Amino acid sequence: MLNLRTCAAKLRPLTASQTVKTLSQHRVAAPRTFQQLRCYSAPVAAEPFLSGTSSNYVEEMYYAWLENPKSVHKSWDIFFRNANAGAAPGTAYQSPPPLSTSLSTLSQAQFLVQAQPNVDKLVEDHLAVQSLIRAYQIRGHHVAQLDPLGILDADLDSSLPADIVTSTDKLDLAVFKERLRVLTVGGFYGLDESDLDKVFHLPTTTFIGGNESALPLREIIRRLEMAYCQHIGVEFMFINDLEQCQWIRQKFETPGIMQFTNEEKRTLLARLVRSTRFEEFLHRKWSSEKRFGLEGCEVLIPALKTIIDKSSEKGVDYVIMGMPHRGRLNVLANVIRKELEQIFCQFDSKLEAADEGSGDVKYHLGMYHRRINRVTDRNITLSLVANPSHLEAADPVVQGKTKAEQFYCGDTEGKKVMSILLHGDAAFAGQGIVYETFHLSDLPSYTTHGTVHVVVNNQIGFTTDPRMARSSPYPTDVARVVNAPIFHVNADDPEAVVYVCNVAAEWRSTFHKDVVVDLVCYRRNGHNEMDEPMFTQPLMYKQIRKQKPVLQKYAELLISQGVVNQLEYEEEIAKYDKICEEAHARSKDEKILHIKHWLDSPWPGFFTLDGQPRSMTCPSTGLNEEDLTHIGQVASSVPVEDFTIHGGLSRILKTRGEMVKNRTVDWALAEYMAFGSLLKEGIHIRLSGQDVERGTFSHRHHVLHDQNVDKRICIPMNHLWPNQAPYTVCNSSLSEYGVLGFELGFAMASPNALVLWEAQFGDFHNTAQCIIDQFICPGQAKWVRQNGIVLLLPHGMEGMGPEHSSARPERFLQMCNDDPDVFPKLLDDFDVRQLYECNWIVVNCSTPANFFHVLRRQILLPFRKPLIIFTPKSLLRHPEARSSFDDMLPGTHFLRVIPDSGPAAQNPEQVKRVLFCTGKVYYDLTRERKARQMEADVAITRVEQLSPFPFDLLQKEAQKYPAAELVWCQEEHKNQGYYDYVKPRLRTTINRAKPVWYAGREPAAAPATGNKKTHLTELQRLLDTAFNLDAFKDLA
Ligand SMILES: Cc1ncc(C[n+]2csc(CCOP(=O)(O)OP(=O)(O)O)c2C)c(N)n1
Ligand SMILES: [Mg+2]
Repeated sequence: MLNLRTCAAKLRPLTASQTVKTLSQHRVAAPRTFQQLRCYSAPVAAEPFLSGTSSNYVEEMYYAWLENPKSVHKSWDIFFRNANAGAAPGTAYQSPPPLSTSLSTLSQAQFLVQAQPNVDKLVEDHLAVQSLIRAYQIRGHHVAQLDPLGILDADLDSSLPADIVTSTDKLDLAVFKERLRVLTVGGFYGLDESDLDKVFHLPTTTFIGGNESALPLREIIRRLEMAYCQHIGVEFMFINDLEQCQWIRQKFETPGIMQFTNEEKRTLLARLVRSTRFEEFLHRKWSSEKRFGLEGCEVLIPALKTIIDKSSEKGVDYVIMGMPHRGRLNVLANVIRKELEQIFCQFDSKLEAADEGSGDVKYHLGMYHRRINRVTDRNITLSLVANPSHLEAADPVVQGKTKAEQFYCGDTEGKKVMSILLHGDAAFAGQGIVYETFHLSDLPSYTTHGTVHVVVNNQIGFTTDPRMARSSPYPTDVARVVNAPIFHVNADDPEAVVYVCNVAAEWRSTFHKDVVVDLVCYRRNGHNEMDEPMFTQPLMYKQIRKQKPVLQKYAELLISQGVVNQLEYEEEIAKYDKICEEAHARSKDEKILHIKHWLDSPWPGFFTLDGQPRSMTCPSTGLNEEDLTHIGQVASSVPVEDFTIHGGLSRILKTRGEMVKNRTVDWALAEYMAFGSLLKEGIHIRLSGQDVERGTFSHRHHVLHDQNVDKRICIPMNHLWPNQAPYTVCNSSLSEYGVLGFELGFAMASPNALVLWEAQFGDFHNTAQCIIDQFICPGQAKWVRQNGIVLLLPHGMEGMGPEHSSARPERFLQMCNDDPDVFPKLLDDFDVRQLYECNWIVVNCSTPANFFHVLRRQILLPFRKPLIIFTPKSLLRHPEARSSFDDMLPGTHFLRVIPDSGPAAQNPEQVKRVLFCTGKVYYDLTRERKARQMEADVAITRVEQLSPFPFDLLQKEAQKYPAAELVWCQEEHKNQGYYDYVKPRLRTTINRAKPVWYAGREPAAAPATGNKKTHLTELQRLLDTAFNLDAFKDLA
């Protein structure tokens, strides 16, 4: 083993520094071409009878013998045994055994017995070589020279895999010797130096042979080192699919596969020029501005362009991208091709904004651009999704948007539309949303049929060393869970980068699965251009200061190869600098900042040309009786033949049918009516979340399962009308952050779809808080982008304990943008205008009909706003929580407030108290009022739309009961629920003429008690307060 390793050191290919003097960094690429060799072992070659065509014959015999020694004549068998056992040249040949049994037969038999140990050795050696090949395929990337600085280990591990024969400068001498001693004693492969020139048959699981099926060990090792231990580290052997593994091996092992034409090299150089000079230009003009520059990973631009070119060549015409701060401006300029003046003018702080938007354009706003791909001459649309600071949060959003774009163009296999996600190394390893997004990648209703992930692995996160930031060897290990191949590549080797990017794009178009390109690079400056990196990374930055920029290195290489000359190179630079200068001059003419030019998802036709809604009215959301009946009938039937449903479900459908006959709906049926009617109007509906198909509370049953046939399902909603829009209902993975982000992205693509995400219980939305806080609540304000996503959040104090009670209405209400202290002007269409101005709509419906209307209104509005609905649990089956068809007919609409309609409303002057409430508590209050016979004394007003606050209607309500005390009643604890939101607004509504009292649970840390009895006691106490007309006397 020792000998073999020493030899392997001699075997290492010439380094580029030996061939190209100008590339003088530590570990540099070897030449990538191979001589096609036809070799067999030296002793064999020395036999006198081997000449001319006979050698071909012998070679064939030899390979046949390697496969199966019995398949050749005994004489050949003996010859090859002898040769492989090390017989001296000319002595391996034994004449064929004579036919008769004689002395010579005896000696032959003796020889065979003697030769037996050599057969064992031969087999062992072949197995050893196979193991060696496999070791390189599995662990070669640990040895690959990935760090351009030559000082760090990309896998955070300085040790070498024990089963790879390689020489390296990774280890110091003492460690190296000790390691070899251990290996030699263990006799790892049982091979030694004398085996190096023996020819070994190659297994079918390697392509290093090219056209050869056998190679000398020396050449095998050399080729394995070339394929796996240079500037590319390929991680793929965990993939459970042989065809995919073979595909990758072929791409990296085939000798001479990594060839570039001079034209390709020049294109690569030109792209590097743009990438590098763009950052330099920004630095020259705005030296004190943060820009999160790309220096140290300039190769990202050619990398992305390669992926896009190759994908375009394979038929993709729409690429949706998501990326963080690093290099974003460069990507906008040189990949998306945003006009440079539009970028440069963002640096002008004096520009006035033309429209809303927080103006944080430079690193957060999105972009949409359609152009011709120059390489393929095909149209391509590129969209960069706006993103918040929250790293990786845009990942699922990009995927959702991609899925939607695929859906709308009928691209069921991802052949036309694809996504590219960019990541930082620290964020990719650290953020759980990356994992959640990966888990969506292969689910039927969420797959985008393969994403190309590109990691800008600058081996640092802000000031944190990766050794303190992750426990996995690479930042990319998360991708292994979905069997995505991972291509690590030294970013200072542009050709290697372009090669892996081509392979990644081909992988995606071949297998339609995710793939990762890990650009191992460095960050030339601090985290931003103002930061001092030497405070925290002194040694790394000493090395970085010495590091020649990749453009310079590559230019020198191409000049030395005669691909370009110095003058051409300088002209390329001058040409791009001029483009920048001219754009900069033009950018000074820009007087106004148009943030709407930075939309990632325009909705052509939905708004006027000025981007305004086409009207400020909302038509009636009612529906004609026939449609209600028809939808109801389909909802209570099984619209396909020979389909056996569960007996319990038959009963549920039967009850539904009876409701339809009685012209009533419960919650589930109201939802059916809303969805079914919108489908008729061509609105696509997508309902996604955990267990939404049946419904957590077993009330929905949108997917029927044949009890006798596995996977046979029926979705009656898709059997409603001849030309209806499709209905998608999908149980999701158990993720809130990922799935809500995904649906938000889906809703982004088109205004003509109702996209709903349902939380299993409302409180689970907080694991998706980032999507709510960063996208849904402020999305329009930050990025001028509207979104009509609907959140269904089961909520209600049902005595189920603290974990399943509260969807945290207080949080949503706290983030509403309506002013609690200002009574708004009541103009025409106040209700619609108010909706237009709000950041989101928050409702808690108390009747199925109102739920039906609010869902329909969401689509019939002339603009889009997120809609948060607190949905009930016990009301799903509450006998009183039913609505008549009459409340859903044409002319009816969503009731923002439901006034009292009983005795109190008939004699409002007599009313002593108005209880304002929302949601399910209404039913507790009416029951209690009835029990206490206080219907004439106490009015109960339901606030169905909490935000925007129905100032106009509540003003009327308050005025209607002039003598009444006003009380807000809620079942939630006082520091939770709606009280803090409603109280100041109600006070504003009545011009602070009266107090607004509180009847409800006391403040608490948890949303609810875990004790059923305490729950009931608390409920009774709040009802007592609500109906005790003296309750607030002493406080007045
Ligand atoms: C969720 C989240 N947490 C923290 C931050 C603050 N932050 C901004 S950049 C950064 C380091 C990112 O490192 P990496 O992902 O390696 O990207 P790089 O800046 O090195 O390109 C951090 C921690 C953030 N933006 N988002
Ligand atoms: Mg980093």
